[in-house]
Amino acid sequence: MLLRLAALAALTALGLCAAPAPAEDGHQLWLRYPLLKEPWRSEYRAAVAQIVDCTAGAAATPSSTLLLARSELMRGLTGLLGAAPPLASEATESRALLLGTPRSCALLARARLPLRGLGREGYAIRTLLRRGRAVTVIAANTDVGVLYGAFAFLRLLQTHRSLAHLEISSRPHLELRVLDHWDNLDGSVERGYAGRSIWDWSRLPDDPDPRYREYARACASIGINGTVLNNVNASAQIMTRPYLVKVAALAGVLRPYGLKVYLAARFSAPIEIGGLTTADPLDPAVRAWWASKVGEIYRLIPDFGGFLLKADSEGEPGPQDYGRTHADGANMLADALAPHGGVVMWRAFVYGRLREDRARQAYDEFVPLDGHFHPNVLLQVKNGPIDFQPREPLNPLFGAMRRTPVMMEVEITKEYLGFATHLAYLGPMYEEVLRADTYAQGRGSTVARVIDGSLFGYRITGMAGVANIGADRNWTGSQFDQANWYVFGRLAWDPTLSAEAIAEEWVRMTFSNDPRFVAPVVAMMMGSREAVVDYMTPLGLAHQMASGTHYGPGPWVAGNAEPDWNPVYYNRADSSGIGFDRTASGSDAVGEYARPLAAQLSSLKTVPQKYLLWFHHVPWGERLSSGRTLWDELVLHYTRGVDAVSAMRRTWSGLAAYVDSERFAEVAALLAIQQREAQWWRDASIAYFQTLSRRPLPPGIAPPAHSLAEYEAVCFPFSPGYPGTSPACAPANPVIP
Ligand code: BDP
Repeated sequence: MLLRLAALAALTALGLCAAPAPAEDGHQLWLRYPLLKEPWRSEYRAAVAQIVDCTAGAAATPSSTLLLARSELMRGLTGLLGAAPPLASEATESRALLLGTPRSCALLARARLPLRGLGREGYAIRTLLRRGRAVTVIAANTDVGVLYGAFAFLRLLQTHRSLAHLEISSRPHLELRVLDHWDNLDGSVERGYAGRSIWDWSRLPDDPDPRYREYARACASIGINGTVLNNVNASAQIMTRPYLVKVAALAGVLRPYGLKVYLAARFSAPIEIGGLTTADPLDPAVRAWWASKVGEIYRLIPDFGGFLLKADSEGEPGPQDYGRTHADGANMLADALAPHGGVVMWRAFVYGRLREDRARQAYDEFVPLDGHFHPNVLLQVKNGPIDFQPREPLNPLFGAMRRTPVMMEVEITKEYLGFATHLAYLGPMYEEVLRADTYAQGRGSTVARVIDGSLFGYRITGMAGVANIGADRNWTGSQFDQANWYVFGRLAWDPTLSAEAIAEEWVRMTFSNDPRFVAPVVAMMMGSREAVVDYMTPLGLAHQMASGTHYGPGPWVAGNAEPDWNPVYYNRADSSGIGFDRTASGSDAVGEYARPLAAQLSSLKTVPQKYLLWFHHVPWGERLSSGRTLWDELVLHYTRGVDAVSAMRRTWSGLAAYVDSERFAEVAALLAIQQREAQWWRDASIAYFQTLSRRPLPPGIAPPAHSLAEYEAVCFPFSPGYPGTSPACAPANPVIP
């Protein structure tokens, strides 16, 4: 027995045998820094023999940001290597590591590194030869660049990359890389599936939660540099003095991590908290109120980022209430912010007063205003023309606004993709839209090139993600949803990165570098979003969720007063076929895209199958390129989605040896929920559409487990992330799921 134990210990020490991993709850995210196995540990120990504190003799005392960079490096190396390398004031050892800016580090100032191309936030990681000794340098023009560089360096070790001959230069492609928290002041989170808001307003300003620092650190590790603290459906209260003092305290905690604070503003705040009788953007008293409010904010928070606005949208107040335009509203706020260097992120998510097609509305309202916005306004445009669906084609506003900086908004929280309980890695979804070609300036005019400013020479650039973060121990409601926070940050830094490479990085840092784990998990992640598309809204369908809560299927729902709150409005299914005709013979939304793209999407022959029913109303019996009828293809897609979830479960069940038992069990439990709900989605959708298509299921395909009436009776009036009771929900005794 003793011999066996000794042998096991020896094997474990050699890294040849997986020891049971200690329980983890996911709180450490991708910044766990576990002790590396051999041969990596020895290799990296040799590569980083010493850390040089080169601040002596430099122009400035180290800032808190620089101190954070150094302590992160120490923390990371201590964890990964078992002990931190010694700190010295001179590079006495070969393989010393130096970090700083030419201002903070006299040695770096003398080294004359080519830092000019790195801008304000970029970094360089280089192996240099100094007096015959190899020295690794993490250098930047600014302290926050050094912090980003420190995280990037640690990532190399975390993912088992070689440290020999480093020649890395990296700078963000986008300026504003922002998380939008839809957090309400009462602690609830709109469309949040990870518990309550992390902002504990009642304890601020005096007692900031230590989590704020952890949050900021995680954001900095992936280059996120801004955070909108409150819901776009904003309460004016956030602009009152007591809250601004709290916001200032929070900003103070986040600042050293390079994270700027922004607020969602309520357009009618001058009435609600300012005592005015109007919020008309052209009214001098209103303008004066905003100017003074902004002045107050900047006295408290000198580096305040600016405002995010949801106006004239879903019942929120806006300039149209006074017969003014979006440009009038945005410019008024922009003028108040401009003297202080702040920006306005004005959302283009507008609909209502429905004309023919909701997918056309934002374009119709904003394109005539192109060129009318002041220089510090960005238009914040959702990735697709409707609303964060599992799949949408690109929003036609990308490519259409040539004189107004357009930033992209994506949802990280999975409101329409199964909440936190379904495993869906969103990297492929973000990548799909970033790489989509608008053809605005000919082939290659990708969305990435629109938002990075290179296509139209935008003055400011950015990308926003609706956060999936809450007070849950694991931050995001599930282990795998952390990957969506991660991939958002990485793609906002560099939209040309591949979703797959980012998934691999994340898996290695979050779970294990073992190839027997990495390969199957990355493959599982890469297919996971497509699985959701398949079991919820295949072939270009959209918005088939139950009303209000968006929990579960509701393709039959038709009773909401607003036509475009009804799934039937989107599926347009009847006995002749299914799909929304957006070609010239229908709403002609397709005409909002540039010519070659419009032509491709218009024709049944060339439209990509994934967008088929988004653009076309197709007869049930239509033969598709697969040779199958549309009906058969639809049913097979729903079924394929459920099968993909079964395959994910199988994959995961074989990986227990590589993960600690706590995280393993949690993922397994959530996959079981996902499987049940995927089946519910598939069965309910097929049951409904079959009443219209009146066609048999393809051979060998199992029928839905229940009748349509039973699916229609399923009712969940309360659901996470949804305030109140779902309007479409009648009391019932559901049997499913
Ligand atoms: C919708 C959400 C709603 C948000 C809205 C928005 O259901 O809760 O307020 O987006 O983006 O998808 O403003």
